[in-house]
Amino acid sequence: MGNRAGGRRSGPKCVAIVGPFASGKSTLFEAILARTGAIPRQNPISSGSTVSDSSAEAKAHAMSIEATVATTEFMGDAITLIDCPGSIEFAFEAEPVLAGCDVAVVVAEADEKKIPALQLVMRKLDELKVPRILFLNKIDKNAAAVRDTLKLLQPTSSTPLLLRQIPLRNNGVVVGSIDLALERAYVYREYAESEVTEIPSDEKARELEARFSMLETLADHDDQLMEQLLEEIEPPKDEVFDDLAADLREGLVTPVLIGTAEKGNGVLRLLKAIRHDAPDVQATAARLGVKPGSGTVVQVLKSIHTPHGGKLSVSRILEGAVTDGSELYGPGGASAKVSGIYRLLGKDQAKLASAKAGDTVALGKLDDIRTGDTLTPAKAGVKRLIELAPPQPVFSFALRPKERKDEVKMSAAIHRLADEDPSLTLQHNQDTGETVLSGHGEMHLRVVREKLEGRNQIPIDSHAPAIPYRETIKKSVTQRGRHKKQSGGHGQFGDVVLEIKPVPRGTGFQFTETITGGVVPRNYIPSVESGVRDFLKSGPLGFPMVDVAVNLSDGSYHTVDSSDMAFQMAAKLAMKEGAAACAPVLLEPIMKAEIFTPSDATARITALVPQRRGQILGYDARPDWPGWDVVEATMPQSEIGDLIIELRSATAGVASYRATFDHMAELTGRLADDVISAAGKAASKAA
Ligand SMILES: Nc1nc2c(ncn2[C@@H]2O[C@H](COP(=O)(O)OP(=O)(O)OP(=O)(O)O)[C@@H](O)[C@H]2O)c(=O)[nH]1
Ligand SMILES: [Mg+2]
Repeated sequence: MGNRAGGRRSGPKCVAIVGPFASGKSTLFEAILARTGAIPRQNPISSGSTVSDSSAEAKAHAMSIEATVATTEFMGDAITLIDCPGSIEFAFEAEPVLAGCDVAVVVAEADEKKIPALQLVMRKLDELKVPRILFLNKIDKNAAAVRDTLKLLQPTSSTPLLLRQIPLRNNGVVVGSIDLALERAYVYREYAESEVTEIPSDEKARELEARFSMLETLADHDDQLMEQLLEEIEPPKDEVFDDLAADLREGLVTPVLIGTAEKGNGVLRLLKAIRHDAPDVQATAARLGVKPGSGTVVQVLKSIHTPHGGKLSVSRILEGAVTDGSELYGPGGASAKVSGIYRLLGKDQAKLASAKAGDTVALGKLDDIRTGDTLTPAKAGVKRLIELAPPQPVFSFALRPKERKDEVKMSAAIHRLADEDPSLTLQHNQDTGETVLSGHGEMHLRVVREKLEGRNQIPIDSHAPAIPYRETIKKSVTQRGRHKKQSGGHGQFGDVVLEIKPVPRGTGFQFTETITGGVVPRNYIPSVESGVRDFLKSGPLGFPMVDVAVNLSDGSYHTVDSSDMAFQMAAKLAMKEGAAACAPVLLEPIMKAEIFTPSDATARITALVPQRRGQILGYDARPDWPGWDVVEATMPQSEIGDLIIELRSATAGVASYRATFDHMAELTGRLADDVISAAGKAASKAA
């Protein structure tokens, strides 16, 4: 003991505050800033006048929608806090932040409904190998024994939840905490440092029991401590502290601290744990694969387009130093000159001349650098330390500015928003001619729209993206098409016989000819084919036609009046009359989806699928996801568009899905009539 990676480490720290929605992350963030003197007092979140995400959009929805960065100082060291949103729709915001931070503080509460959301957070930390401290918040409301709460939360964690403090109660009300490592009691005071007292005698037995259980967990990774426990020797406090620090850094345990962020209680113990026990920047750089002595390495955690000061790249200096004006290179040869280095406190910036390893600062005007990029001063060999891969979008809308003059402005604004939020995708759909924005939920996109209309002053029209319907035929017909015009001198003449027939689904279009005796001269056959193809762009129902075979079997020509144009016209005429007589039918795209849900909602999800004309293919336990299922289903694309809203509301916000195009299927009856008449109206409006 004592000789492990141990020892307590100071130096600048970068801390991500994460956790389920509304668990009190922003409240804790404010409480820490107030306690460390970065802000004069702790403002309640509901006041809206906080350092944490207080954008108009966040206020309107009473939730954080983006990560907020603030650097404060604690016991002479800089500590940067990054308050991340809890909603799954904004979860991707945390990913680049987590990659570059030393430790995550997971703010949780004793609420069964938020267990799956907590599980998602914990899995992400496991994936990125980020050490974590769990802050059990709202302890003022927690009537249950903390031990029972830990039993509830433990399944979300791959490492043991190691209780470091227990609540101190008076008549059932939590009035403070007992620190199990220090063996001291703290009586909470509102918005102030707790008062240290002796452990009350009637709490001593409870304290000893909890302390023993903490030591037992530590002994799992410390043989000497194990022996001491077996021989009932009291381990030295310093060695216990060393173990606590080493176990956190090595990711062997998840220490649990308790508190009431709203009243600033439990904040100081948390800060001390961060200062002493969290890994330092060297350890974090090593975790990310940075070789010691490799020169300056910078990781970009977040990009902000400020209204006046241009772009800011919130960055962690993992190794070396950055000075204002220096040139940095990103992956793929992107380069940029640092124009301004700032320490952030929410929206406030303080200018610095340089930043050193461990610091988290905003670098100005790195216009070609993106969130998640790794930067170095050497042009060659910049390697990304992390690959950001946003999950597949689950919600989309098509948008355009209400006024044409705003088109350029809108595209620039969306470009900035997508630069700030890499989980947003923008696509121009060739097929439907729409600009489609996709993201991670209805709220995610609603906020984008609000940002466009609010801060960018661009009124937007948005609607569900058009579904790429097709049509085909069910019967065969042989149809003649004759195009003949005699107007003045030169006439026009083309005459064809087309055999039109359906072919199996997915075949597309086939054109053949069985012309004998040159009744249609060779050089006009391609004209016939192009006439047919032109017609197929919009069949009798008004949609592109697929799975149709056309054979040119007969026809006639005129030596003077026949032309390329005339044969195209004749082919179109034949198709127009023929296709309508072939029993045309609408085809709709069907998607195959995997829906991921906590198991207790599986029944609700499987009931929901047929209501959306879907078909369950099967469901099973989600591999490697204890407590989750995956439901496989097919569903029409038109029904899957807003499926996520129902999925989320059935699962306290955590279900998700992944879908790919599967096949086209016939759509008949009223639904088909509605689609056809809507398309007809749209077409006549456009004409
Ligand atoms: N009782 C009690 N309520 C708290 C405590 N901390 C926060 N809250 C309340 O919990 C609610 C959510 O607080 P926030 O700090 O906005 O939570 P958040 O985790 O930042 O929420 P998102 O960022 O939207 O996920 C607010 O109404 C807070 O007043 C606490 O210690 N005790
Ligand atoms: Mg928040």
